[in-house]
Amino acid sequence: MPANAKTGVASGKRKRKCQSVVIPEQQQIFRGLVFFFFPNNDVSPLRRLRIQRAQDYGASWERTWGNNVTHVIVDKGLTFQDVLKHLGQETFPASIALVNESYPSECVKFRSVLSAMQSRFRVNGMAAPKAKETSPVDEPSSTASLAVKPARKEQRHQTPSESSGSQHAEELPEQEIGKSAKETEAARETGRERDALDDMIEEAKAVNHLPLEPFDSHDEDTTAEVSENEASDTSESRHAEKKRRVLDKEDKAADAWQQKFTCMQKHDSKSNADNPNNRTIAVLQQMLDYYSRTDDHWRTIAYRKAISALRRQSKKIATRSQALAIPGIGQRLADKIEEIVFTNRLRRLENANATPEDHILQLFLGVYGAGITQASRWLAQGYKSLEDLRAKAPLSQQQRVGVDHYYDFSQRIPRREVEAHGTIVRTAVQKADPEMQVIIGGSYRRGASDSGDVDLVITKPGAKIEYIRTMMIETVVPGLFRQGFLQASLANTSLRDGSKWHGASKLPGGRLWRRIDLLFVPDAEIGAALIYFTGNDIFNRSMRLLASKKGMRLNQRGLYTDVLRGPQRANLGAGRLVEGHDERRIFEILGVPWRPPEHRIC
Ligand code: DCT
Ligand code: MG
Repeated sequence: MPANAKTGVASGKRKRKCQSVVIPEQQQIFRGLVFFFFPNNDVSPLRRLRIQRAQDYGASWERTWGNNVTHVIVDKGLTFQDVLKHLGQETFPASIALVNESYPSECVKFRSVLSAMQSRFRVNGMAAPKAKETSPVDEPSSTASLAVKPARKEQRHQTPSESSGSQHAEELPEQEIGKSAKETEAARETGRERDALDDMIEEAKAVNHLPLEPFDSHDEDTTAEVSENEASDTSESRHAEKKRRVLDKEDKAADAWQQKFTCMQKHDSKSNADNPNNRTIAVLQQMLDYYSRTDDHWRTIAYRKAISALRRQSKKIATRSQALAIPGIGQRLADKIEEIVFTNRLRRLENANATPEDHILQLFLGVYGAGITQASRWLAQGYKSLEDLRAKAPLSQQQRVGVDHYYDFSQRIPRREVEAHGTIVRTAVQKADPEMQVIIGGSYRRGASDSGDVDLVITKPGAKIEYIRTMMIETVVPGLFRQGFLQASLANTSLRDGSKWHGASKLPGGRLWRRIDLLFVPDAEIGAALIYFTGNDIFNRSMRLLASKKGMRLNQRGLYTDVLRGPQRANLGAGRLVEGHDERRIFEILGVPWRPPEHRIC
């Protein structure tokens, strides 16, 4: 609860008023929504509190039943039949969300208008919704594909793989991608069951601005990913103090467990491409990128929410009032949506990028390894261009590479080129040891037609990490430097366990330097590593949330059980490894159907 609570006014003994709190407008997730409670009075102290909180968060409380109601919130003791009887209706209007009393507080918890279709919000006596039964308010967030990285790392054009796989016959991903295309079709035709992971994905999106939880700081990925130099700069560490909050949230989310219910959830590229609001989303996305680069926390959330809500619409949203009718879109954003549709642009975007400082800040934010702190520092020190940085600023080796190859690193890498980098590394790796394997992960494995970098997983059946690391660091990497493929080594000093190598590579005869990451994975951990390194980050977070709900723990090394947790989910014991090797088995143990990589675009 925010600290700035207004003093509640007690009015008489019988009916004390609940304290009203002032919630900043940006956080008023229910703005524009009209709630009808059932029973629709505030006689019960608990309901009174619920109504007050909903109003604090922007909802209006409608006293009489009418068309303007967007949500009906039903007390847990009452049934769907009670509601119909009271309203004198045979059926309940499809355009109104009908939810139980836990809905508003869960939305507040996740700072997002959650899908009313989640089974945990279902009113007693109400049948599970059928596949394809969707309405503007309860349509699942199937098509939402938010940018997973704050800056630079925009996801684009994710399409199922076109490659034949002949070149990489040994690669798991190629085979899976071919198979999964069929699976997608099958799912589309049959309308696959929405599963617990879908619910987790939705909740992970709601807290998407917060860092992926590093389960064990000593062995985990997110902290190890950045150099000391940049550690203070990343969005991960910027939000470190908020980590506690998200852990708490995830715990609560995990408690509020959900049953299965039927609906169609797609997380693939096609579903994203068909959206009639794509143009609006693209413009809003630019605003979102701008605000996340400048660390504007609340605006970032508001834009994410609006984009996510727009993606769920099957019709084009053109006017302010159409936009306002959508949960998750407040008045200001509704105005912007109208402006985008009518002018095909957003003045605010131009303004946001207008000041010279903004331009410079954005330029500096594009330097590999520089976050908002470093970029702002350069700005404050008076540097105005890359040329200034190059000539005058004291730069670390990594920053210098970032400045010198600024243009290169900002270019997307076509799928074919990602494959070519993979092939060169694979050839070198297998020259050193023919049994070693190279799997292309990241957005490539999710089927993207272009990628921000080349993510390679290096492993070998039966091998331990020490063997793989030694082979790579002592033999393969130096060899790849000698042959002129690797150009620079970046940010590898902080890798305490030495399981990752970051650098830059260039194809023979090529011009552009590309960012390349090598992840060294022992055979025992390959399944968990593939899940992690395939992403996307929302998907990873969802899987972890799911594991945590089941009393387990998932990280890039494996799925663990018997995890002891203290307050704030501190790990008291590492737990027992149940599966690390088999990617599919991890899904099985978590009790969710297999999701091929290109269905992990969340
Ligand atoms: N990852 C994650 N959480 C993060 C960052 C990354 O779980 N905060 C995982 C998921 C993807 C994988 O690591 C590789 O990361 P990137 O290369 O940064 O992302 P990508 O999905 O491959 O996208 P891009 O095309 O931009 O490289
Ligand atoms: Mg990548």
